[in-house]
Amino acid sequence: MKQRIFSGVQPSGNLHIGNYLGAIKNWVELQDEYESIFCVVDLHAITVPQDPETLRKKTIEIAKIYLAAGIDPEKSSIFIQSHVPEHAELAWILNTIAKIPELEKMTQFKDKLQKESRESASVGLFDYPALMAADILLYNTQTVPVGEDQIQHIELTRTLAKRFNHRFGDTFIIPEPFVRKEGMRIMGLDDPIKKMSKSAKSEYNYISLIDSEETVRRKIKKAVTDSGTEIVYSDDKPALKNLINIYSLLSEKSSKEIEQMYAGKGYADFKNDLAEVIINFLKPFQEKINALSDEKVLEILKQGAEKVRPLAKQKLDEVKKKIGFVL
Ligand code: AQP
Repeated sequence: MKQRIFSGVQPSGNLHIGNYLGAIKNWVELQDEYESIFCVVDLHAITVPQDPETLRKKTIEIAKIYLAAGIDPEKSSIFIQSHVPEHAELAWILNTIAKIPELEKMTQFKDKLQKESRESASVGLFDYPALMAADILLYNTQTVPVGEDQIQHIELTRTLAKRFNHRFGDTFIIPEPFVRKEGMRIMGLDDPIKKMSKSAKSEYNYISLIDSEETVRRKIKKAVTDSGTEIVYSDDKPALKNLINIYSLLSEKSSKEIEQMYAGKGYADFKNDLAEVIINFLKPFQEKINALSDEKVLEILKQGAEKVRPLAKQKLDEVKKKIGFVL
């Protein structure tokens, strides 16, 4: 029996190379080894305000990105979170066992509060980790491949699963995070101390997977660098380290090789080449995205939901019975 993995991405903006390198690239590699379920988490996306038309467009676009990256719907289930209502139902039940201080501690919530005021933040944003726990626990997921920023949420998922099992008897499998060291945290191009983020205020924070060649060149040219002129991979130079990481992950060259290639050269040469490496990666990717029709993708997503829904229903019924609901 193959172990099961579950993961997802929010259709909350333009997917960036951090989402690809930290998450989607790993999913593609894992789908042969694991029974894989990948979701477009639209219920998560609405925890911050979304324009309805853009949300619809981005939901389909994210699914196209999954497919263009190499997720194979014959091997993996791909679906939209809101097409399986059991996610929201289980999240509500988990809300009743999660504790307010546990959610208040979440770094992502605290980071997002810095982007908008506490007064305007939604209860849904606060509750995001309970919904994420429901996503994972509904499918008896053993492994959750994510970027480093999500580890704290998976720890909370484990805590909630253990608490539920303790109160009501064995119900949930306790999932493990799966984080690859490479790509686990791609930093913002305009601020290498914070992770690259699709909801960043400035588009100069990220390279989107649908950026044009001209946009990539402009963004890389503007990316912040550290003092000095040498191309060295060092913790003292976080901006350069991040750019070298991106170069390395997209070109399969090690950071040492990259240092050697640019010995005696300056930032301009390095940045010009980095832009070309990114463009060479994005071009075939974007061609595949453009070749997929919305109708075809929606059909794949609906089939995916049909395939996973019985699993979700079975688990939710088990939970309902355990807590005393009349079925
Ligand atoms: N900068 C990053 N480096 C590596 N991995 C990353 N991930 C996100 N940012 C980076 C991983 O991408 C997956 C999907 O993320 P998400 O869309 O569910 O939400 P997020 O983690 O909150 O990503 P963003 O880009 O920062 O989105 P917004 O700004 O909308 O919140 C996850 O596995 C994540 O670890």
